[in-house]
Amino acid sequence: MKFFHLADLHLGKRVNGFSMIEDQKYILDRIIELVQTQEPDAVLIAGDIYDKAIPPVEAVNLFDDFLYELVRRGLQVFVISGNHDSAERISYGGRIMDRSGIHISPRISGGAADVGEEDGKPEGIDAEKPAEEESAEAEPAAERSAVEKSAEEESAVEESAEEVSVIQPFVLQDAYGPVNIYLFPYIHPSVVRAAYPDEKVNDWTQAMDVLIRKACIDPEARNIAVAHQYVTASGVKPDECDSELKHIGGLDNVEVSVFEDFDYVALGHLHGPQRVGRDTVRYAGSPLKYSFSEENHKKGVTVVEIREKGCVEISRLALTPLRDLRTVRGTFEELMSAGTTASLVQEDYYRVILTDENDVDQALSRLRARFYHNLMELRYDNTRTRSRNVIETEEEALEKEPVEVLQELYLLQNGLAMNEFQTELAAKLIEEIWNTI
Ligand SMILES: [Mn+2]
Repeated sequence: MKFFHLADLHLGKRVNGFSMIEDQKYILDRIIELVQTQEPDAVLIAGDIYDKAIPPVEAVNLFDDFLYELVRRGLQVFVISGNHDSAERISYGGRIMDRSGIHISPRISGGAADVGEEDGKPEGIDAEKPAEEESAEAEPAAERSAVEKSAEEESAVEESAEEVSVIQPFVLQDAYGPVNIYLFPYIHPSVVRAAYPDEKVNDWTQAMDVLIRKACIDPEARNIAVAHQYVTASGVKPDECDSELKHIGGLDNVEVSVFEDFDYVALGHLHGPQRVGRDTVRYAGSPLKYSFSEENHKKGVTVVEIREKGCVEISRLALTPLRDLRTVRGTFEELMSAGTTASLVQEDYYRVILTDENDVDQALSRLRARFYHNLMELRYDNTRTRSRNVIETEEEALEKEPVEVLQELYLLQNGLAMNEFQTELAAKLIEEIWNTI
């Protein structure tokens, strides 16, 4: 069985004020072309479908078109919500779409982050539902199929988004038998804690571990997980970039070992394609470059072929964007003539670094008018900017971890750095505050 693994589409995203919608439409069209030539059976989309919880209309339309193009070619599509998405909005209509081959991660019931006061329910009201939990567990996983659903389930279509306390697999069949696909929505430990008050959930690894254990995975079967978390192997820091949400001092990492019963783990969250610990646990990466720190990324589609148990083959298909993202550096004079001489593409998105010792009058508009129409960022690198303690722009501060900003403030006010204990305490408090939002 052949899968396309995608993640972090961030539809509707703006980069340095530039709308990416045209670039996103272009890249999704390229993916559809790859679907036509490569003929995968299914597509796994590992979260961050949209850039915001309430995405703009054109982003919703774009995703709608993309799903339609996949489904009309007979593909099964598996979608989970990421940290940028609203789990409820993503799972809207999920049970109805199930029949068309679009399978969406459910909400974990009892979650404080998902239920909240908006619903008028106190925290964790759905947590104690042993009856429901038992009946869900009593149902043999392998008998639930993406295509064959029981009559009871068919009639159980309600108005609200699906909410479960146990993740059930979707089952696809091929010559080797069933492949179980587990869709984990992006989870915060508070959600799992509320769903399972009796379980020990002190960190993100334990939260994911509880969800996986509750799913009672058969290690002898072929299993695929789709998840959107900050997964690390033995605490090693993965490749990160500026368009991802910053992590709170690594407190939110999920240790890769919790996924040991899965033959392939399709991850979303980090925007650079990479493996985590083993070849078969992977971030697909975003299909487009969303920051200048991704200039050298090779964006593409991860292709996963699963044959008999234990036989998984992975390859990458490159994606060429409508406009690339690149940095050019030199004096104003050099760059004004570079467009005509160098191998630069006029429509690309540029970051220009000027090395002139003096500010050039109206450099931005003159560069844009001359060649760099999509100039996103202009900065100087000269004696002045290198020596002066330049006050940070809001944008630069936003790129830092909150605890880093606090560390800098502390240093400025007290003339000495925060010690390890203080830093750890601050990181924990920030994490707690974020939990309650
Ligand atoms: Mn993302």
